[in-house]
Amino acid sequence: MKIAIVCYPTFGGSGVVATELGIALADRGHEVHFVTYKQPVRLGLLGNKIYFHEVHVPEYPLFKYQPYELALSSKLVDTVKLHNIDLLHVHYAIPHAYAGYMAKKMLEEEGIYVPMITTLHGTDITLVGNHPFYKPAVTFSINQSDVVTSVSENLKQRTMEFFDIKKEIEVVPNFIDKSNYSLTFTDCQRSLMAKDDEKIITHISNFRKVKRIPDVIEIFDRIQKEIPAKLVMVGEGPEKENAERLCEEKGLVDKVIFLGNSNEIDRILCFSDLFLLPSESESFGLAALEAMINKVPVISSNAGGIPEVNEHGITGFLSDIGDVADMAHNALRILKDEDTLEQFKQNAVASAERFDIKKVLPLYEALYEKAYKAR
Ligand code: GMT
Repeated sequence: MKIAIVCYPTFGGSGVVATELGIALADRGHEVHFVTYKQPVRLGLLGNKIYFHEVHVPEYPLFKYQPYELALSSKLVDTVKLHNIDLLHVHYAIPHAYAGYMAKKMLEEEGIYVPMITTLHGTDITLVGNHPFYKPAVTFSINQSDVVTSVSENLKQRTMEFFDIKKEIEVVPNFIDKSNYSLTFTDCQRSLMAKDDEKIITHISNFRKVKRIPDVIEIFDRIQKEIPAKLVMVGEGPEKENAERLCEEKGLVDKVIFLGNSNEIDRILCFSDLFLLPSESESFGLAALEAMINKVPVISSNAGGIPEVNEHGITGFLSDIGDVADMAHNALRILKDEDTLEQFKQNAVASAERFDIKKVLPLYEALYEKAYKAR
């Protein structure tokens, strides 16, 4: 099939999932066209069967806000016509499903029917889309999609609660391509980060409020009071400065390393002993899954879809949101004993196999077929 994928090209989970999906679809022989404002960060070299079409929004001084949806829907119309696209797969409802719907309607005027799959990722439903300001547009574009998928059962339930949804929502979980992860690095640079006797705790996110960064630091503070440890913080975002300040106040500057954004998180996870994800809200928790495939147990909150990924007492532990004492206690249960740590590491990687791309990709392909046949 010829598939146009619309996504955010940044470090956010939805963009990562959309990019990895496109790459995997191309490997399976589909032709994939990414349509977005910048080449997605994980896309790397464009290769056989993968194309990127940049949405350019001309700056016009008359407009206070430049109309991205308009530019995107026009670009979609052009791309569909020029490359004979069979279907649109839009990731993140706002504004992609809305722009996709407009493109569909414009194409229909010319006798071209292209089905649209919308994948809901979380914040488009739980934080942004739920705002009364966006709600009618989000409800409309979900209901107008030919197929709607959500990345977890929890997100499906929340979407049904928050919006007046008339469409069936199919749960297609996020996935991981094990073949992309080299689990044995010959150059795993643990010694650059920590001394031999120190445990390495890692957190990866976009440092937004919803990630509860102060909890990450508080949990680590409690851990390092009991055992030698370092904290590696990966990512960029609005809460990063506060986090650095908090580390200074707590006297942790020498023990916390801020690495910024990284395209090679497996090179960081390869030396990590534990991953922290105490989020306020999380539709899935792709970062936890990426940790698990790299043999890193997870200490997390029980928010949203995280319990569908992190198995309590098996791949790590779940605690109530904000219960940093319990999270620190659980972290120490894993870290204090080498045999326990090794068992959790093995469990983490085994459990991550549930989300292997080989199992998940056919689910998307079946939905594409269904939507294409019904057009
Ligand atoms: O979590 C973020 O801050 C980024 C956000 C996004 O929209 O890219 O991630 C959401 O989608 C990911 C991929 O499906 C999920 O793994 C994340 O759990 C979800 N984030 C939230 O629900 C807060």
